[in-house]
Amino acid sequence: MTYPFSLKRLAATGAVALSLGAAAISSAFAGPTLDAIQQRGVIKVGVGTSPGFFAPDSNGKWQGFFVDFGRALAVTVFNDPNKVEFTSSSPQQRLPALQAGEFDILLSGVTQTVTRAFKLGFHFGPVVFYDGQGILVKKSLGVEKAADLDGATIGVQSGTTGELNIADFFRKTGKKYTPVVIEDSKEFVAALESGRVDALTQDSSDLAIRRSEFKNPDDYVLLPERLSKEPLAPAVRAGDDRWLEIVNWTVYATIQAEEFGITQANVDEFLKSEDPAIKRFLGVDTSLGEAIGLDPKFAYNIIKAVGNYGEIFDRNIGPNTKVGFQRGYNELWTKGGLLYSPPFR
Ligand SMILES: N[C@@H](CCC(=O)N[C@@H](CS)C(=O)NCC(=O)O)C(=O)O
Repeated sequence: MTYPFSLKRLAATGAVALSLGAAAISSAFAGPTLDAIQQRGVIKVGVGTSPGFFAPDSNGKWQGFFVDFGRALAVTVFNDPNKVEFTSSSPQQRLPALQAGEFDILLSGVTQTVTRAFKLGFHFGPVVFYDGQGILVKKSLGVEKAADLDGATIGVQSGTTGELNIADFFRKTGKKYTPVVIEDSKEFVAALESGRVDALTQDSSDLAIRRSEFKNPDDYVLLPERLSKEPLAPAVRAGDDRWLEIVNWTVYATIQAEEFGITQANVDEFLKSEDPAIKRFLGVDTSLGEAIGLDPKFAYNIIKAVGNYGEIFDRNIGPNTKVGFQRGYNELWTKGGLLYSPPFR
């Protein structure tokens, strides 16, 4: 039986990478996207504009839940959370821009769908946020459920799954609505405040954030129904397995760390652990890194610089932030949620 490359060669390239010591990733394992990133010295990430998920702070430094996964990627590639450049792009423009090579990855609340995979040519990393589509209405409308919106004018963002799902919903229920299709997110949000539309529909997390930004949030209600499943995942161009795997295992590192109870604050303590699984994960045992062509300490570096999944969640969108989300489905599988890391071995 022949293998693409022999185990002996794998071990040899790993050893070379270690002896050079400089690059976080052995070039023998690079793909076109990683090559371009390493030449450029920075990862280009497409994001959105919802504070808590992605927004520049008062110093212009990007902050947010999705932003932190971009920083984690920069740690995997460069061992530097700042070697990443964030640019906001509308839902309509972001996938074509990714395809055209303007971004290396989208971390912008993109839903994984079969059309985007097969027809549009994108691959998705692990789901980082399980969401569902919601409807935000003015309280004064007196509406309690989506079905009450018969005849309503509803704002939708162009190019989103939400645009399609709301059409399905009204078709299914046999009721009528008038869609107002808006590309720009500021204009989209303003349409509800100004009364141009009766309701907005989008990922419910996005609507909850938008609501919290309104002058009078209490004048608006997020209806209880979720019209769809919106698994939000990192999107990359199809055809570059190596880059996809780097994205996959960067996200998994944050989840696995939380499963182990490893945090930014205690990760150095864990370096002393005698547990073989933790030794492998943190790169104390270097064999794993050598085998996969990543810095054996990439997971350690990520947790040290950015923290585990729970820390990323809590810091940006958790109960003690303005956004105030509960973990819900975005909780570890061991606590009733859907987050699960494949084994680091
Ligand atoms: N998940 C939907 C919607 C994507 C989407 O519009 N996401 C929000 C953030 S969760 C967004 O980007 N809003 C526009 C913006 O922030 O500029 C899709 O993939 O089509």
